[in-house]
Formats: sequence, C-alpha cells, structure tokens
Amino acid sequence: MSTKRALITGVTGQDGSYLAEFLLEKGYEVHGIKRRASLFNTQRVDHIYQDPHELHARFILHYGDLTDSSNLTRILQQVQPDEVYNLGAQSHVAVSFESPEYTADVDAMGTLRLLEAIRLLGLCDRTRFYQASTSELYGLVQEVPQRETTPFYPRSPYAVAKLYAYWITVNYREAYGMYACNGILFNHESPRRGETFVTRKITRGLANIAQGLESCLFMGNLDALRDWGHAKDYVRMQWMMLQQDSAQDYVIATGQQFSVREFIRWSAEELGVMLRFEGQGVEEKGVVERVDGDKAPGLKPGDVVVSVDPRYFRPAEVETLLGDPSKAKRELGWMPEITAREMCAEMVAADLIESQRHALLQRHGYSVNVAREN
Ligand code: NDP
Ligand code: GDR
Repeated sequence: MSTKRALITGVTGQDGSYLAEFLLEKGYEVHGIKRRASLFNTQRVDHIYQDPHELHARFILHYGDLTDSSNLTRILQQVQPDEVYNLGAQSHVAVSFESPEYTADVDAMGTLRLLEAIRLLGLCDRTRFYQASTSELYGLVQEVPQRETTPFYPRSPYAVAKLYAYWITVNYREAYGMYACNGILFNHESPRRGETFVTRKITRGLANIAQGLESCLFMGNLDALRDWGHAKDYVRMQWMMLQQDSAQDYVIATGQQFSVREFIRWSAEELGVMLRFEGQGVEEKGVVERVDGDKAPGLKPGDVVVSVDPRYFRPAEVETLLGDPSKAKRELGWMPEITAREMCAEMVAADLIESQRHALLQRHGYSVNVAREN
C-alpha cells in the first residue's frame, strides 16, 4: 500500500502537534501549514522536525494562512492529500470578542476556502476532510448531556464562526458527496495547551507561585463547568473519524464535568498546597491552608494565591458543558484513556519543572519573564 498523505492546518498548535506525531507513527507523510511569524513558532513540533533536504523527509511544513485562498489552493494542489485535518483557528473564546471579524475570517471563511479549494481542484473523491468543531456550539445548553442531536446556541463570535464551519462541512458532504465530517470536541488539554486557556493558566501560574516567581493568580468565572479530556486521546479520535465507510459527525467528550475552582484545588494539591476558598463572586479568594512537602518553598499558610478579577469575565459566558460520547464509543470503539485528574497531574509536573528552572536562573541573577495574560 502506498504511503498516505495528510495535510494539517494548525500543525503548530496543541492538537496539530499531537496529531502530526500520531500520523507519523502510523507511517503517513505529514504536511503542515504554519504561519509566518516574526519569531519562531514551531516549538510544539520542533522535536519531530525533519530537514527538508533529507531525501525521504515525511514531515513537511508549508508557509500559509487560512485567510489566503490562493495559498491554500497551491498547497493542496502540490500535496494532493488523502486526508485534510482543519485544526487551524483563532481558538480563544475571550479573544474572539476582541477580534470578532478576524475570528470569522479564519474560523468560518477559512473552512470554506479549504473545502472550495478541494472541490475546485477535483479532489472531492480523493481527499477526506476533518473539521475541528467544538462544544462551544452548544453554548447556552438546551439539553444535558450534549450529544450529536442537541440544538446549538453559540455564545461568542468564536462559536458563531465555528457554527458556520460546522454547517458548511455538512453542506459539502451533502452537496458534493465529499467525505467531510465534524468532530464536536469538548475541551481537551495537555502540557502543550496554550498558556492563556484556563487549565494551563492555572497549572503554570500555581507552579510559578509555588516557586516564588509570582504571587497571585487572577482568574475569571470559577464556577464554570467543563468536560475536560486529554488532547492525546482526542487526536486519536480525529483520525478514526476519517477511517470509516461513510462520513459522520461525532461528539468527543469524557462524560464528566468539573468546575474551574476544582481544577485549581487539584493543581494546588499536586504542589502539596491545600487551598481554602473564601468570599463570593469578585470577592472570592483562594487562601493557603497548609503546605506539605517541598514543591512550594515560596508559600505559607494565610497567603492569598487566587483572586477573582472581573477583567477575565466574558461578555456572554458558557457556564456549563457536559458531553455524551456514546455514539463514538458504540460505533468507533473509542474510549478516553486519561482522566481529567491524571491530566492535571501531568500538566502541573511539566510546569513545575519549567518554574524550577526559572527560579534557579533567577537565584543566579538572570532575569526571567513569566508574564501572563487572559
Ligand atoms: P491552538 O490554539 O493550540 O492552535 C491553533 C492553530 O491554528 C495554531 O497552529 C495556530 O498557529 C493556527 N492558526 C491560527 N490562526 C491561523 C490562520 N489565520 N491561518 C492558519 N493557521 C492559523 O488550538 P488547539 O490545538 O487547542 O485546537 C485545534 C482546533 O480545535 C482549533 O480549531 C480549535 O478551535 C478546535 N477545538 C479545540 C478544542 C480544545 O479544547 N483544544 C475543543 C474543540 C475544538 P500559531 O501557532 O501560529 O498561532
Ligand atoms: P473555553 O476554554 O472558553 O471553554 O474554550 P478556556 O479554557 O479559555 O475557558 C474555560 C472556562 O474557564 C473560565 N475561566 C477562564 N478562562 C480563561 N481562559 N482565563 C481565565 O482566567 C478564566 N477564569 C475562568 C472561562 O470563562 C470558561 O468558562 C476552549 C478553546 O480551546 C476553544 O477553542 C474550544 O472550542 C473549547 O475549549 C471547547
């Protein structure tokens, strides 16, 4: 059998990096689209980088952007992929309120540009298409838990853009017979998660605080409930969805939900720190009750390490999400293997190593930048 060829948009992101690893292990030739940036932006895929001068390089990066049809068309024509994974997006919900038009251009129109390029190049019969859809489509939830048939009610420019992308994917499947499908993925995290998403903000922030590099973690809505899984489990499912006889849409979730506050408590526990939450709403604080072990030399009982800052509230919030992955389990035999608690432990351990390194540098007189936003 000849080598399968995949094209991944968003290959430099969390999911793109895990998916590229996964497909390379399966023997694929993997092409990825990276954006031009003024600094290197390939940290998540540097460990699988292959010198393009190598004769049989199987991991190839192309400069490109989802806002540029001519560029997407050229890359698709050159690569002639068997599978396209459209993971590229302005993926931050809070940022989408600040850049709604750009978010729509990348997340909604970008998806259309890719699908239309596949069609115009005559690749409909050859190329299978995966769209990174999201639990944010459910927004103001109409049913608990959320499944493939639950009505959508998007609550942010990001979610509205992704709603367009969802339906245009369905439309190309129905109108042109393309193998095109949506994975409706609930939140998934990992040590590679972007630093401004809530889980990573917490694990990184608390690790820094434990090492004396920062003093307080400023947070938004601590009551938000999410169904958190591990990115490694979820990219496996993205591939499985493209290996079926016919294209279908699937919800990918764990079926369990926890609050942001609970995730903070777990992360602190991993650092040997017991927290007590006091006050309500914008007055709420996380106070150190006890410190066990030696992972948090910078902390003592009574220290305030978490504080609510309304700056991080969203104009319209998605309060609760809980997925029902029964269809994926039943039809594809998919099961998540890593629990949210295990994932939290892995993320804290990875961030603690980084914080310890920074603390060591600082003790030796080097300045370190641990700035965080959003
Ligand atoms: P990330 O934010 O980590 O990665 C997004 C990727 O898209 C990055 O490689 C980024 O490039 C790239 N990108 C951004 N803008 C453009 C553009 N204009 N043109 C081309 N590429 C662009 O997201 P995740 O890996 O977490 O998520 C992958 C996809 O899955 C996204 O579409 C997201 O919306 C969706 N999703 C994610 C979920 C999650 O919980 N992680 C859940 C459900 C859906 P750069 O590195 O240069 O910024
Ligand atoms: P989400 O993820 O919006 O669900 O989108 P995020 O981790 O940003 O927020 C989850 C919940 O935590 C609350 N929250 C905070 N969020 C951030 N980022 N920063 C804070 O300080 C903070 N405090 C509380 C949020 O209000 C929210 O309720 C992610 C992205 O990966 C999307 O691309 C993806 O589609 C969805 O998950 C599924």
